[in-house]
Amino acid sequence: MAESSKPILYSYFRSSCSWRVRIALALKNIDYETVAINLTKDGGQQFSEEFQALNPMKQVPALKIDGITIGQSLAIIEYLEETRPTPRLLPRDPKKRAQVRMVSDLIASGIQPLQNLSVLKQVGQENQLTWAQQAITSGFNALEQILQSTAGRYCVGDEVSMADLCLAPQVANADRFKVDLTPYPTISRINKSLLALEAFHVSHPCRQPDTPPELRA
Ligand SMILES: N[C@@H](CCC(=O)N[C@@H](CS)C(=O)NCC(=O)O)C(=O)O
Repeated sequence: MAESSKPILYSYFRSSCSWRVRIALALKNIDYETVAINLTKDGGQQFSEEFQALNPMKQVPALKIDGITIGQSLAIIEYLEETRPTPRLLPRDPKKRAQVRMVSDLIASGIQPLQNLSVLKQVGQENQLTWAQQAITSGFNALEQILQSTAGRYCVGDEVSMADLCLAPQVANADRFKVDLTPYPTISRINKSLLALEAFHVSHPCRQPDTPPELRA
């Protein structure tokens, strides 16, 4: 098969939304190429004309696959789920499926956008840390309570799901913003189990083609 028929992921090593998609690609064993979009270099490569043509939202990730380009990590994950259903990331049971989407949306709509780079720029350097910590703790307070009733080994029951693809990257952001995780034993326990999985390990920000040498592990 020609090299160019491989999916292309536009990604930034540290982007939590890109990491969600990298985990899905790893779990589903989909071979892909990475094109690094450095969100801070040259004023942010997401603002280049070339990238804006791919994703007018000027955000990573974007995935070129099967002749289309998809932005929005959850839309990408759902497309992968529908076209490459093994292993399953959305449970068959409608109630569990709703819980997976609830947790995913809580993180993807209720936490991450509030601490995204473009928002932090607006908030200003000296208030960034407090702002991000507040956004994350307020979301995690709700998430911890929800997970106490939905979780088994992972966010919803004992199978890895789209919710877990959102959780681990968000916990990494929490670490980066020095959020105290002591009040969140369920979140911490699930995160630990997730990081032990191969797909989460290989797709980790420390191990990407664009990870700077000093941050590699
Ligand atoms: N809802 C989008 C959010 C994407 C997003 O916020 N991406 C961040 C990195 S995690 C980004 O590209 N930020 C660039 C910026 O803020 O300028 C998704 O799930 O894909």
